[in-house]
Amino acid sequence: METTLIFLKPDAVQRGLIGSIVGRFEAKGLTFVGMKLMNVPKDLAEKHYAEHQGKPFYDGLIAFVTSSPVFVMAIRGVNAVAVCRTLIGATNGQKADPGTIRGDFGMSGGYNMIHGSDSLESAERELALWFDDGELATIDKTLDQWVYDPS
Ligand code: IDP
Repeated sequence: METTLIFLKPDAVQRGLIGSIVGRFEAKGLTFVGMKLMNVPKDLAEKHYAEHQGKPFYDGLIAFVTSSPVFVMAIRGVNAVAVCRTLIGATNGQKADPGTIRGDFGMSGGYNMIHGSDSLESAERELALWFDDGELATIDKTLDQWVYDPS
């Protein structure tokens, strides 16, 4: 089992897409262990996107994610990091495959609605940034026996 950090960016929240997007992760069989709507302090945005500092889009990206609330989730499942990235799709909505979240709902490379950790290491780092110790739920999901086969 892996846990990954997902957040819906201000464009998705403002466009009323929380339910549509969250429903995709839920229907896939993934488990939510953390969820919250929050305004993003600038220092959190800067820590989260530290690897992009200095790139041409960096200042705009920080301004964008701090401009209006985001909807943050910790999502658990087998191979959850890669599975969620597949559901999310390519960075630019104009190029993302149909059937992916970005491919179905977006038209932009910057306002691309959703973030998902890109590796297990990133997920661990980002979960520690966005959620406090003890904030994630412990859940025994009996339905998992119908999501994963026993092998
Ligand atoms: P990812 O979110 O698909 O993993 P990254 O390359 O890690 O993409 O970039 C982080 C975020 O920075 C993107 O989701 C997008 O919001 C923004 N971004 C990346 N490249 C561009 C760009 O060329 N123009 C504007 N914004 C960009």
